[in-house]
Amino acid sequence: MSEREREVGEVRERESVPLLVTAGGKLRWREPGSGRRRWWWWLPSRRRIPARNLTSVGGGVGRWLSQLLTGGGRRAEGRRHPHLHRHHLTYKLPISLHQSPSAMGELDPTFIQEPEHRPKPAVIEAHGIPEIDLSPYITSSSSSPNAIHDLVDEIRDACKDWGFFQVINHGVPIEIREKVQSVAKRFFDQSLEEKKKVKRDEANPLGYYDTEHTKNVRDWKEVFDFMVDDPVVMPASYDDDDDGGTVEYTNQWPHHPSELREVCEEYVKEVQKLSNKLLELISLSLNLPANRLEPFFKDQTTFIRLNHYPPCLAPDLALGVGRHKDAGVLTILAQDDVGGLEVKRKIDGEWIFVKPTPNAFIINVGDIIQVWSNDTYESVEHRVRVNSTRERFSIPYFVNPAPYTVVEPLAELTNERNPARYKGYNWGKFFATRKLSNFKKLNVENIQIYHFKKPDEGKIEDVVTRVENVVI
Ligand SMILES: O=C(O)CCC(=O)C(=O)O
Repeated sequence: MSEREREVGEVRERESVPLLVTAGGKLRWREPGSGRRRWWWWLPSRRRIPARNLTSVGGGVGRWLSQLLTGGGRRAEGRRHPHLHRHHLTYKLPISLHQSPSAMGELDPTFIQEPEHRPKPAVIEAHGIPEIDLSPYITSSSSSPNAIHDLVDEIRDACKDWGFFQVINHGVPIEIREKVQSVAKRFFDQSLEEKKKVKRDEANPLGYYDTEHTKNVRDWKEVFDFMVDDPVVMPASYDDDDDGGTVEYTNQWPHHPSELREVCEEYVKEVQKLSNKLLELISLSLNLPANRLEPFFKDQTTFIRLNHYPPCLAPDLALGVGRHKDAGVLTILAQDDVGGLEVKRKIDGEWIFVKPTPNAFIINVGDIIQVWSNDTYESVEHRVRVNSTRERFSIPYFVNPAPYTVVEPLAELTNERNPARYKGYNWGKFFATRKLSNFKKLNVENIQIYHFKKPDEGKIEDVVTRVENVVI
């Protein structure tokens, strides 16, 4: 760890830090609280500070500096101002991840990815991710059997080739989605103190948090989670042999913004319909009756996450969400126009950027579909890159079965020649384990998941890779 990394300190959210800008190209400031000196080279790094986070510079030198720091003025670029000896700016920390050096281009080491997992500077856009028009099944009341047959074929190909696809004409009204996006922004715009009033804890993993780690590296994001069914009764213990009783997960709704709950519940109603239709289409694509999966969702553990990725001035080192697969059945993701989702392409392992399509949803199959389909479909790794100038919002809707579901290959999809490749596992225990592991490291975690795969099937290394990367 370098000297500068060790210097990283904590500052309260949205605290204003007076900066001294030196002619030599350094920003200096004192850490609020401890009073310790901090500094950052700004001229060489050319990093940009979002304009809205700079306030009150005033005067000629101030304007010049402001342009330089925000990248807003070409004239200022790369030049030193003749009168730049000492000047004070007030820099408002842009994020709620409460570390000042991040705002200055330094990153707390807990966010830093190993070199092989860092995002590449150039993005590869995903022209290949299929865009599927759902109108024959959803919005049109009189589609021909052929149109539905073609749609099912498209879904099958997308699930096999990518594990991901986008859907359009999905039936979810755009106004409802926009309302959630707007209220989510208002929620995350509040002070950390306000957001922490609905902070999740070990007993109840629903609500706000900003310290999620994926593969032991902290994600550059803050989230708000709530369940579709409320409350949900879950196993209290993750230990398979232990009947440790049950615990209730209950939604925690904030007082502000007061309409968050109502808007989110309205959104749920609409996306729930889409989710049912997608489950039917996936069943059909596996040559099963359309309603084959319905019974698994009587007491569903489906939950929704509001994701906020603040601008990050070291987007080359951190990720909004580290690489992972989704452990549930399906994910229905709404992303805004900023973009950041990257999918690992199956044919070559390349990370592909999913270009935002206005009003489309991105669908991916999760691990449970992989198990149910006995590996006909695979859950695919994905991750989120962040950027230095624009905050990003996304809303994944994680479709999950009832907690008492024993997840195992569906009987109709196995036979003597294609025997079940997985042992059954209890979804509720698995879900509880994952939620709890955000708080403490559980020694049994990997072993428990590892045993889902029957040991005589497949290569053992593949199994380890697959299960290690599962995240809820
Ligand atoms: O924000 C995104 O695009 C994806 C989010 C995601 O993968 C997750 O929350 O697990």
